[in-house]
Amino acid sequence: MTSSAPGRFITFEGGEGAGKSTQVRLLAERLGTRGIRTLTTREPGGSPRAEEIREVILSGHAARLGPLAEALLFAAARADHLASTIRPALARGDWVICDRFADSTRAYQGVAGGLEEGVINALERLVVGVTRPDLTVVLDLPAEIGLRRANQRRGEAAIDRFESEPLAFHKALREAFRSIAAREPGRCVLVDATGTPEDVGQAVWACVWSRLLDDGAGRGHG
Ligand code: T5A
Repeated sequence: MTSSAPGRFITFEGGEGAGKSTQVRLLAERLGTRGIRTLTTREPGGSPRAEEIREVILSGHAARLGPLAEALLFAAARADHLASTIRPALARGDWVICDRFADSTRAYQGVAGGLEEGVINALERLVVGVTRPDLTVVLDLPAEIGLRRANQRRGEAAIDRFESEPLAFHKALREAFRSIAAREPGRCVLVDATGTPEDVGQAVWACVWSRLLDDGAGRGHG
């Protein structure tokens, strides 16, 4: 792919321990072998100032302020991340793969956290604007399995703000992500995340290929 070709914006979404970071890495490696320059990033975070906001949120300090203030902090982090990292990369023609984005606010603060949909919509219009993902991969698996994986990965480290929510919260999250995927089939694809990392990676690649790379003659692009 040449640097003048348009960058593509791919996001990964899903509950705790769904395998997003693993799949971001596998997809970036795969795109790299096709010569596609790829930037991997994450939310909350992805720019120096947004990483500072990440600390405030995930430490649990902001939880006392309530769901609206938490959503505003995610939005502030996202605004800086978009301005400093995502939009410049897309403008250079790079592909951007982001571990969580606006759908996480919709699921965590909106559906599971109880913040009104109108507020979430307004924040999304204001902060994301036209920088909508070209493709969102929603990794789907039962909350119990995701939490078990997240626990194993964390080891002795402290549990974070959202992992410590009750199981019902995580079950609601799964349903929220499933319903986002069902509502926006043009942008989202739901991928079964219960298989091995390689199996899931293969399913993700099939989606990326068919949605963003296939030129219709089986040659692909890049
Ligand atoms: N949040 C975020 C909001 O509330 N609102 C928002 O707007 C945004 C953007 C971020 C937190 O912030 C919240 C959501 C989150 O609670 P985080 O630390 O970035 O916190 O946490 P997560 O995004 O949830 O990331 P995790 O690391 O918990 O999960 P991942 O990235 O989904 O999973 P991954 O790849 O790290 O894998 C977890 C473990 O499972 C293994 C891995 O090796 C690892 O040990 N694994 C598998 N095992 C078996 N089979 C597979 N297929 C596996 N894939 C990975």
